[in-house]
Amino acid sequence: MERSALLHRPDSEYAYLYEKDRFHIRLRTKHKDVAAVRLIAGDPYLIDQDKWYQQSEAMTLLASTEDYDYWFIEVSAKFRRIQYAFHVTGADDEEVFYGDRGLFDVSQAVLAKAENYFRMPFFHEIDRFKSPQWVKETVWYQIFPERFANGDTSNDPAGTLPWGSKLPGREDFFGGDLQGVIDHLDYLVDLGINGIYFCPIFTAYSNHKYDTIDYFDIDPAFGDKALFKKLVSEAHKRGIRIMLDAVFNHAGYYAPQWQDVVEHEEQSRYKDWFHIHSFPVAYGQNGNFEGATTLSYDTFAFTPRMPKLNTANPEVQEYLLDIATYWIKEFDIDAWRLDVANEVDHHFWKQFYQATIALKEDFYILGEVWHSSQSWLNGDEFHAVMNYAYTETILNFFVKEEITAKKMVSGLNEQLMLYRQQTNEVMFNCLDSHDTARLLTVSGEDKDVAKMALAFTFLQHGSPCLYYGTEVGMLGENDPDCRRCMIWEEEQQDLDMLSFTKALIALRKAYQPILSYGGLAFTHVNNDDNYLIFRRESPDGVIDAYFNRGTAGHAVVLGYNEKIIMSQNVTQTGKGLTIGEKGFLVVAKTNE
Ligand code: ARE
Ligand code: CA
Repeated sequence: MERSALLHRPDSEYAYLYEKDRFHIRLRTKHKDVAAVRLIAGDPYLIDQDKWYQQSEAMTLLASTEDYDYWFIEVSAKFRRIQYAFHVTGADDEEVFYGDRGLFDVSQAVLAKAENYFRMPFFHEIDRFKSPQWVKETVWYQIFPERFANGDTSNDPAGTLPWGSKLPGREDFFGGDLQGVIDHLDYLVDLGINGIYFCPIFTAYSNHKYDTIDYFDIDPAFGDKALFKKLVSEAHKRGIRIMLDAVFNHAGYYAPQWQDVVEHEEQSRYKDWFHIHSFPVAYGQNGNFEGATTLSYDTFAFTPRMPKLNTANPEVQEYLLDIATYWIKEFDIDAWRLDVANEVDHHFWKQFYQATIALKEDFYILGEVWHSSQSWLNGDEFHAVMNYAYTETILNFFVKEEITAKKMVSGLNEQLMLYRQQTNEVMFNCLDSHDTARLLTVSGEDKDVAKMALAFTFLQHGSPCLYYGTEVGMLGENDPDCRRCMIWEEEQQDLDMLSFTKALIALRKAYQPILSYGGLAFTHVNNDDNYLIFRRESPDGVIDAYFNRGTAGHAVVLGYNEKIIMSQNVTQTGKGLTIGEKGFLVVAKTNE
């Protein structure tokens, strides 16, 4: 047995409270190296009295990657504390005791020694990672406000171009606003989404609004506070939740605090609100120009118009926490998406978590982090991240065909094993966004491929997000081309894509408990035919999914109690069903 591959870490994604008294334990072993794992567990203060170490419970194989197997068990504890260790039996029949003091040959002496056991000292509900229930039932829709709909031309900025009149350049304005969103709320209800993620809407300089000027006001090109209040109210009436974009890593160049520093330099009362290395900081002076690496102050990327805020400064913390709570208290928003979240300190995000959750205990905090995010997902900072690492894996297989089927499955399971189950249930899964090329473009405009990637994503753990326009077949290379004006003329909309998207959203909502909470087991994965079969299963039922990314057809015979809930490129033959190239089949097993 490969002893060095054994890994367990107490009080982490390997051992955590899932629900009030449902404690999850995982163990990592080398892939296919271990035949069985049994958990030895009991109360730390009863080990001598009860000799509980003389019995054990079998763990199940939860997920596998190319390198590791992950074993799992859920336990409860009468006195809400537990000591535990693992009795591991290798495929080579070697037996090992693995506990807090490392690895031992199994013996009564080892088993009876309390110090040898891992411990969860107490099941503290206040420490438990709590994920908001409503997010698990949400299908998100991302809106780039400047390009969704122009509902009010009276607020159009100077130079606003006719809607959709050209492919967007970095500096273009087309007049999108909040009235345009309000006018299309029923369109969104009809589509089936029940959560909107807005890119920034506060007063800012650019068309993307990530260079904030006033965090306490709505950009005049989008409307005003009264209109935003109406939008939230109208959305909530329709069961749609609202998530805003908190750009706290940096301010905009024209923010009054930064302008004060530009003007007064060392004498500015705001100079410690930023990370300044030398003066002057004025644009175009002292090495401060676009794209230079000589900036005299820290910024987002090398963008002089985005001076990085000093979030370790108590004055800045107070300012940002006021913003965070203001939009919850006064406008009843349901969630914040945190821009460049990984570049802001943990210390501030812990304050942010406390301040927002104090107002709404089911408030949702979503960090924009493009890589593994464990250090923000311990239950006292973010609930989830924009799961680009996860969805890239799906795109790399289905769309870019850069990785094998086995590599994709391995990648998905690797990602899932980074986080607690209740975190995975509220992860934000987007196949594209305002920062990437659009799915259909990346798919080479092959709709079958794009639909496979979407369907596969909607069948995974985590809440899916549709980037506006995906549902009508919009195209776009990366920023700024991925921010084209929404297509509203029906004759230019891809109505087939629209009906597919509606059906997919309806499927997600109809089977949400299985898709959020159910296990995930791949029963067929091989690289030569790129044909995948996986099962989602929970007490609520079973969904089987078949995805054929290869060229050969695959026959499927359904049982009497199996119902087809979605299919693509599937033909009915005498003997049963054949899944053709780029085909997929989703089947629900009814419980009767
Ligand atoms: C402009 C240009 C871009 C250029 C960028 C950087 O349009 O082509 O790359 O400048 O100089 C906003 C605007 C952008 C604008 C940017 C800077 O929306 O149009 O880009 O401001 O002026 C990384 C960060 C991630 C960040 C992306 C853009 O980790 O946080 O870069 N995303 C957020 C927002 C953006 C926003 C900003 C940050 C700034 O979502 O919309 O940009 O507030 C890899 C890396 C990631 C990288 C990702 C995308 O995957 O792993 O770290 O994200 O590529 O580049
Ligand atoms: Ca307008």
